Amino acid sequence: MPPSEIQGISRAPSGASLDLERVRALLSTKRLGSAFHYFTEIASTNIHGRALAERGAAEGEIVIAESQTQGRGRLGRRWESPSCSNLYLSFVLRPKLLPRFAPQITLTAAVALVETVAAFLVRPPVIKWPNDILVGGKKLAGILTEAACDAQRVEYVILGIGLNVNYRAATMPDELRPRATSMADLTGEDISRESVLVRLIQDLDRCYGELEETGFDALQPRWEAHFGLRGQLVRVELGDQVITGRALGIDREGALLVQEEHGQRRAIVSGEVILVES
Ligand code: BT5
Repeated sequence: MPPSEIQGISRAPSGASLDLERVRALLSTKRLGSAFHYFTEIASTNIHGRALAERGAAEGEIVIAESQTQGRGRLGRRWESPSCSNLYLSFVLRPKLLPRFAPQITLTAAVALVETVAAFLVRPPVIKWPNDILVGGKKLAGILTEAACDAQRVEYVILGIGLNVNYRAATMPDELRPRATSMADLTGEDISRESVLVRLIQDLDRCYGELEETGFDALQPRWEAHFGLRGQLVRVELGDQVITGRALGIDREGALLVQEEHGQRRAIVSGEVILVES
């Protein structure tokens, strides 16, 4: 891949801003990182990624920010994005996938992300379907995938990742503290965001390459190996409907398979999963 460009560089006021030159120098990727769009502050890297994709941005361009004023989760939820301590980034992807397989991008990103953070942590991270990485039951990272599709094909996907690197519990809002964690809180020391970023882009480049070249079949067992809810009793909230059953795994389209107590097996395409008991 040709050397990547960094656009929009303006250093954060503190000395703790990301050193993207160092990141670029360390990267060796096939698909991701062709250009970086860097911001000290932005509404949301996903929103900007979408605007770039609409203007024809190439596959692999990355939007990255030191902080977000409107960092988003799913269903309009907020993603806490304090300055210069974590990673907030979005990838423009143009996968050759049929629209019904677009959820495989989230699953592929979860495999990459869990493999990245596992390399830095002692405690094993787990995937919580569909888009969370948890350690010890607390959320370390989240994925927000937004796809633009027509009937035949995926036009582009904006893959957004928020990863808590040096976010200390003491500085989290009260309501988040019991539910969230960070790499620094888990290891007891601050971690170089550049090292995590390089590893994340490399891992994602490798996993996304596998998806593009050989399909999801090789990634699925790795997703399942990190799936934290396998065999557990879960409650799934699907709008007004709630079902309870044992989580089995996922199917090829990324749906969560749940065995209901009275024998029916359900494939859940979207919903909120809550662990009832281990
Ligand atoms: C997610 O949503 O987990 C997807 C988060 C994606 C964030 C990235 S940052 C870069 C890119 N640009 C964006 O604007 N977004 C993406 P969801 O499953 O809906 O989880 C949201 C919930 O996670 C919130 O309601 C909180 O409970 C919790 N939460 C918020 N901020 C958090 C944080 N920093 N760490 C851990 N949990 C958090």
